[in-house]
Amino acid sequence: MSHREKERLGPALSPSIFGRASTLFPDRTAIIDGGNCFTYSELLLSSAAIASSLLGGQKDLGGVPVAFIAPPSFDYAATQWGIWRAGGIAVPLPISYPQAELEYIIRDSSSKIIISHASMTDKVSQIAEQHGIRLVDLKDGIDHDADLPDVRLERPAMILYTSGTTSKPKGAVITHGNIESQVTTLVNAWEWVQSDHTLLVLPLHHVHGIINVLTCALWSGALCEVMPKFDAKAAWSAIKSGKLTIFMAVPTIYSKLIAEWDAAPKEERRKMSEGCAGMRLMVSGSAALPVTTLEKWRIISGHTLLERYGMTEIGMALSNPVHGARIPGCVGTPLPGVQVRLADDNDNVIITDEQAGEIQVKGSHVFKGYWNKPDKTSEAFTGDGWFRTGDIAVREKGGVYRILGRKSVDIIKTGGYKVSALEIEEVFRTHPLIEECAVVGVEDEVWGQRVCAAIILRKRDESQHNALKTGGFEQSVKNWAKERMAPYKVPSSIKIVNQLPRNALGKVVKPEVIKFF
Ligand code: MLC
Ligand code: AMP
Repeated sequence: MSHREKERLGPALSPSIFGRASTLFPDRTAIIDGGNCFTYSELLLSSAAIASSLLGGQKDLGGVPVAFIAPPSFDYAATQWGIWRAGGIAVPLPISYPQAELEYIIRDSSSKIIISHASMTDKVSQIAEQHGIRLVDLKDGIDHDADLPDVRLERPAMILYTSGTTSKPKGAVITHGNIESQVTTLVNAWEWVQSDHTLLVLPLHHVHGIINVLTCALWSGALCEVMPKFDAKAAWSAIKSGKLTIFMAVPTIYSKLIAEWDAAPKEERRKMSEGCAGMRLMVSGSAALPVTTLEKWRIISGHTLLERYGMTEIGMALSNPVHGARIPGCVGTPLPGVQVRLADDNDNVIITDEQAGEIQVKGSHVFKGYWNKPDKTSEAFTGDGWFRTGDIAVREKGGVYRILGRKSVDIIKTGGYKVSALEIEEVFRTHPLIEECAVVGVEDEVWGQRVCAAIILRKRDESQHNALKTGGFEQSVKNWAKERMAPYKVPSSIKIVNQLPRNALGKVVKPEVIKFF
């Protein structure tokens, strides 16, 4: 690297990910995207240019939220780093969302700038125009040169949107210090090294893809090969190359890889399995890993998946070991530096094994709070500062945790995505023909849970009802919903019912609704 280039990379900033990359491994390949290799120097140069352009003469963005939309790619990473290096807060927008949901995130986060990948500009240009937000298109060429600010660890780095039980998604504010804690813990626990080569198959608006895969890889000087979207065939073809050393995914992805393997001819299966031989670690998380999936994957790949447990607000908290016994159905023990306890409904600590309680977490990796929602933030923590996860678990012999489920039936996990039943119901109630509805998560081998909706139609004449019931009503409601919510929130089954099961207080009994499906 020339002296001139080194100068243009800007100062070695905290958070130390930039400092590490510029000093430790500038010439190594950081990202493979669409067959093209990009070095750490290129990532530093591009991110410095984006930062300069965002600053536009200012010294520091000073914590301005900057929304950005880009498929998993080199451009995504450069943009994220660019926002960080300019002193902004990165707000990654989900690429699969329809305009209504993108607008909610952009407005709720009070983003002042939107950066869009050329392929995504259509999705956000109208929103930017309508709300007078500056729109930066990555294809417009960004080549300014500016002094970049020193961004301290306590400053917010990201706002990640996550569904809640009672309202619209909330923005979890994650600081640079949180990221550093989360990443260094995982890099040590899972033994990331420069020679690692991972395949990113996850979306980049959630902690799993952003922290566990992309940022851990870039922190370590490793190689991150990105896929714009998960595709079982393409993922197997990367695995078959035999170059991958570490792989992380949600259980649904392992199910889909298993289905692809099952469907392949014998000789092809052998090549697929052989491709797994060079892997040193395969991890599953974001939802419960069915033991059947773990066992089938062991037969296919020779690997016992390492299952771990985490959450947007806390990063990763519990993990099975890299070396030593991994217990099927369990999520392991607290990661170093992470305090975990089980508590009863009154926040009393449970000390006995085998007694169920809520997982509560404390530590430097725990988020700062919900963006602009001080009430929600204080509800989420106990009086003595433990974060309430809402997940119920037991501690078994040896201190190993087993997740039993969630406190609220209204939180659904589908394909590793968290979805709020109440949020979907609220949208459905705005449909002109829907009087009432109840959304539930129905157990499913591939998806973990499937989103299903029971609806009562508005009173109309009988013939109109019959026509609706027979005439593709379900598909028309799904199409209507797709324009208003993320694809994975759209119920996969919709049933028209005459009434919903309610208790004495008039509240819908969700376990009874599940029986409709
Ligand atoms: C899609 N489909 C679904 C569905 N999603 N059906 C039921 N339930 C769902 N959730 C249907 C589509 O309608 C379509 O049907 C078909 O499946 C293929 O759609 P797709 O969009 O192409 O699906 P696919 O890309 O295969 O998506 C599956 C997936 C994706 C597993 C790749 O869901 C995914 O990327 N999940 C990861 C989410 C994640 O990163 N979570 C981490 C959160 S962080 P048709 O009929 O049209 O063909 C977190 C903390 C932690 O949880 O601990 O990590
Ligand atoms: P999110 O809010 O999208 O970050 O999802 C976090 C939630 O995913 C947790 O609160 C758990 O309910 C769930 N989760 C994550 N990992 C696991 C796991 N290994 N087993 C069961 N549930 C998990």
